[in-house]
Amino acid sequence: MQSNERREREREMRAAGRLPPGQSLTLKWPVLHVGSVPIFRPRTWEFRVFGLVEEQLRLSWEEFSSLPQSEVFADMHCVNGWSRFDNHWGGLLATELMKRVKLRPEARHVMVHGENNYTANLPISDFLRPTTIFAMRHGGEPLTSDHGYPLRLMVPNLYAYKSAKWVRGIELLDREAPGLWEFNGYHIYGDPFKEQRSSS
Ligand SMILES: Nc1nc2c(c(=O)[nH]1)N[C@H]1C(S)=C(S)[C@@H](COP(=O)(O)O)O[C@H]1N2
Ligand SMILES: [Mo]
Repeated sequence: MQSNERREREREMRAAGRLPPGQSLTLKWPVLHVGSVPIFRPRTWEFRVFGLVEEQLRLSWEEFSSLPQSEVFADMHCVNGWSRFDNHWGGLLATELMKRVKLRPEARHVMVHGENNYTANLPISDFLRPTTIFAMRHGGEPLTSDHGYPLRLMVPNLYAYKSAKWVRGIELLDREAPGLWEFNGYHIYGDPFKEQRSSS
């Protein structure tokens, strides 16, 4: 039953041009990460915007979570081959965060930092798309710890290794530099519709 429904939805998404090449649709939500799930400590948690900004920004959990909230409906594509459609995210838009800092003119790239030294790189132009969101909620509920509670980034237009779970900050750079997966062979940009899976 589930598998008929899955195939049906997959056909629909392919016809709509929303299923990238080499991907298959999942109705479930796989959990995928390296290392263990970090413990959230709200009193010491801090979010930093640093690197090529005129002035560093540091936000406590209380401050971060009281910033203006928005919603994004978007698809999610994992480089390992699954796509999950129509995710409903709630949180802080990247554009809203960036209203609170002044970029230095040389800033071109963003290095996203998550707990346990997870990093991912993307151009500022992708980071600043209106669909990039620091999500605290999925489907109207707080994220589960497996999926990044209390906060994850979601960059729907790139493969999901850019969408750091347990995100703690961003660093502005003047150049493209590999994050964890990019360093380990995944494509530096990672456009699912161009099937940019690996760097070779
Ligand atoms: N901190 C952290 N974030 C991460 C990862 C990770 O290993 N650590 N894996 C990425 C990859 S490859 C994918 S596909 C998605 C998976 O998100 P999910 O577990 O919520 O489905 O998280 C991304 N964010
Ligand atoms: Mo992934």
